[in-house]
Amino acid sequence: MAVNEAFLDALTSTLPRGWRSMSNDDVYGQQAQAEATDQPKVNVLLTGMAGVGKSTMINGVIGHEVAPVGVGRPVTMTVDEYTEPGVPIRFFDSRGIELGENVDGTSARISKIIREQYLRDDDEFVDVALYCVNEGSWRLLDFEEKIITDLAATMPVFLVLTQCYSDATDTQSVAFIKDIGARNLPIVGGRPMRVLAQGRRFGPAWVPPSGLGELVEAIYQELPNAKKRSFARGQAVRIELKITEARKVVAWATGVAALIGAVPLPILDSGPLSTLQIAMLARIQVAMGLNIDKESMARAVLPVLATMNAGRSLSKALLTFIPVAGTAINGTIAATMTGALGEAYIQACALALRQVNDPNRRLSAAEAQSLVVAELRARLTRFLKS
Ligand SMILES: Nc1nc2c(ncn2[C@@H]2O[C@H](COP(=O)(O)OP(=O)(O)O)[C@@H](O)[C@H]2O)c(=O)[nH]1
Ligand SMILES: [Mg+2]
Repeated sequence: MAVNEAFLDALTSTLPRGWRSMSNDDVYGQQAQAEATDQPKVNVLLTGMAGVGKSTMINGVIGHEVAPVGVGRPVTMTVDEYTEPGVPIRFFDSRGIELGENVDGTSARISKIIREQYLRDDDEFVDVALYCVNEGSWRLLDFEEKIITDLAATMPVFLVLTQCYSDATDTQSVAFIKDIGARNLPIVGGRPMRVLAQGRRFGPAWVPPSGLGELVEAIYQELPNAKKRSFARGQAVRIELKITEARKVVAWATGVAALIGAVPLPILDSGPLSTLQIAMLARIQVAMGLNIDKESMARAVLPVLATMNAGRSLSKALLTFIPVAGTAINGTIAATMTGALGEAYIQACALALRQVNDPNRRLSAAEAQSLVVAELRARLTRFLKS
């Protein structure tokens, strides 16, 4: 019996060209590559006076140092671009806003520099701007208000209070935020967001970082759907956003798997269902912002997939709790199995990412990769035995 036409059509429309004659690891490698390069970049502008903490915030969002911190006072209006290989977020840092400067046209000037120097493509624009103010200055100057209003005419603007060392109930902070609220600024959410991008020690007391996750979440919500996945993958603060995006990939794959007709089990040993699952794993890897090379997958995981889809273990693993007629796999089983595989991979990636971000562990990329592969293999083996 042939595999359902609808299933094959849906599969072919997203797979690399020529997938039928490719090895499994090549499908994995090419799908991951295509997924990573096809995603649009997210453009984030940070502006505000020198020393407020723009560079510290960029580094906090990315999860390592890309922007130099605490460089000297700038004298001319410049915009620096910060990017990191494999991270689909571009940060534009407009240094050079000076106290007392004539700010008429400042926002237009920043936008013009970014457009002419970095975003030459007509379709490209700045997705969000973060106007940063050091909370401890306890004031938002009139010229800053003017820049915020000008920027808000062309892009969503967040007002970010940086270096927030006190908690949100601090009376000075409450009064400051109330004062800002009374100005009815055209900012996202109508109120500023308080952030401490990096923790700090005050004598014996340690003030941990705070607010960056909320800011990242709010930026994500503000982005068009096409850019949400790029942002989720590029940021290192909220693993939950990566999981949300990766689960959309699993939903796609289970939807395709469900189209499969009734197929005798042995046909699926290394057939199109495996290919779909491999493509799904490749896309999940990208959504999670990890780099798992095809050789490691080919060595440790892909062979397990064949077993998983093959008759014997399938009947043990699934047929026991999904009633099915005879020895054929149907759409429901294919979808269930694909969904379980996808979720196992997401959890394996999330486990590794938490250890990458954990200051006490700081797993390297190579260690993260080994952990993901080992964890996925262990989860699949457990699944097959269940
Ligand atoms: N601990 C801590 N220090 C910060 C933070 N943000 C800024 N700073 C301090 O302020 C200085 C200037 O920060 P930087 O990010 O370079 O500001 P920028 O000029 O706006 O890019 C840094 O050297 C830090 O000492 C923060 O979130 N936590
Ligand atoms: Mg800086």
